[in-house]
Amino acid sequence: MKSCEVNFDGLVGPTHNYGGLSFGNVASQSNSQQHSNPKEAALQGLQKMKALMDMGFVQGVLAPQERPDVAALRNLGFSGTDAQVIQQAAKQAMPLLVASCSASSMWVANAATVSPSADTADGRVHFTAANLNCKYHRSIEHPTTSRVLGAMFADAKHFAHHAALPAVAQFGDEGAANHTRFCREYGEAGVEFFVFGRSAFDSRYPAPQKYPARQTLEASQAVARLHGLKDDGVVYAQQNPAVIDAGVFHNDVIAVGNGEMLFYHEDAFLNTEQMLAELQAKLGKLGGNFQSVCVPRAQVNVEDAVRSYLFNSQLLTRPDGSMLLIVPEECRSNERVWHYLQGLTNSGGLIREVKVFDLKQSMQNGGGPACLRLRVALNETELAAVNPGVIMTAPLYETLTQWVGKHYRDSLRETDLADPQLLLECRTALDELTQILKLGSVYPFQIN
Ligand code: SUG
Repeated sequence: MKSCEVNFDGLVGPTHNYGGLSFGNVASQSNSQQHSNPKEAALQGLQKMKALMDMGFVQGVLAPQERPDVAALRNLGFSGTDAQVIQQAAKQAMPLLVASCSASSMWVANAATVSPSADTADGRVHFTAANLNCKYHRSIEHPTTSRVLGAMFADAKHFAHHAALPAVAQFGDEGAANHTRFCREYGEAGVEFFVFGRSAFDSRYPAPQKYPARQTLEASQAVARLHGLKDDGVVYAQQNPAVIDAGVFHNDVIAVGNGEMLFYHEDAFLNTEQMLAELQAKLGKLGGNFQSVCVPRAQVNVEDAVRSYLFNSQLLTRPDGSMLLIVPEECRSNERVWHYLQGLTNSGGLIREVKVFDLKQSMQNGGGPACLRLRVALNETELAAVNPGVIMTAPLYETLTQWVGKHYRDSLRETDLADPQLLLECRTALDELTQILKLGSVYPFQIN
């Protein structure tokens, strides 16, 4: 049976803003308080989705969340009508209002970890929503994420959903941003590669000194157990703590994998040789031929990698088996990175083409092309069982573009977040969106 990898991209929500909320994420911190353009952000994302669809890839859409999250503010003690909750928070605790307004669910690489049916014990596609508990503004995403994923992948015969891991730092889980899968064909059993930043229970693993390591080994192991993965089909590796301290807050900022290929930076991991040997051996047992491209620090240093998001690219297999890299504009404007990419595509290797996208609105908060997508490998039967409302088509692209044009503002500053009208605008937009994407009721304002 034919299988493919579907990219589900997060649609940017109407409250996209620069809150400076992510300590350890250089872009988020340095663009704090800039004014944002939610309309442009959403359109940039939609254009990437459309372009991939036009190239022949199956593309999906993942809906944004209700913001401000009034229920989260109520949990923190604000009360009264929704408008009063927002106004009280603005007056007494602006950082909490800003956090409750974040459109961060757009970075759906952090929505969940997904294991395709070929890897799992019960032959279903497994999803574990990520608890994202390193950052308050992200930790409030998973309940709605679970409902949205449930509405997209509803058929329990094919899809299994797990709730987020316990919401404590020891099980910090950032979803697919720290997970990659290697395989010969998407429908064949593969090797799932979990990259962690620290261990919560074993002090032998080093930890970064300056910035938090968001993903723990124990969280990755729990996800592998929940998904029913075989030991032979899993490799764990530790991210180099020094690169976390240099701003690499997720592994997908320093490495990307697809098919049998890992594209990574020389400084990305600890014990790299041992890790590569294990990947080679485990994929080899499954009949695969593991390959890797290491980018030497002498050509692209970690700072350039973090600024340009070279590794936060989408590595896609074209019909002839060669690969295409989808990179952000920031790669073209960095001379060393662009020079490296020219050499890479001309070297006769597997990566033959680079396509550049303008995702500046998202990039300024530390979200590149790969952050904006959740990969789900599906066979034909499973693809047919996905809610068809979330699969991108030319008419859906037109509808969503018009929907954004109708509902989104083109400028947002921190002071605008205190406007209760913004909540109403967001709810009106999302109510219409659930009808467009045929999701049913998934938002708190639709349920309560
Ligand atoms: O979690 N930024 C996100 C970026 C997530 C990128 N995802 C991947 N690498 N997969 C984060 O740090 C910034 C929000 C703000 O500052 O307004 C933010 O949440």
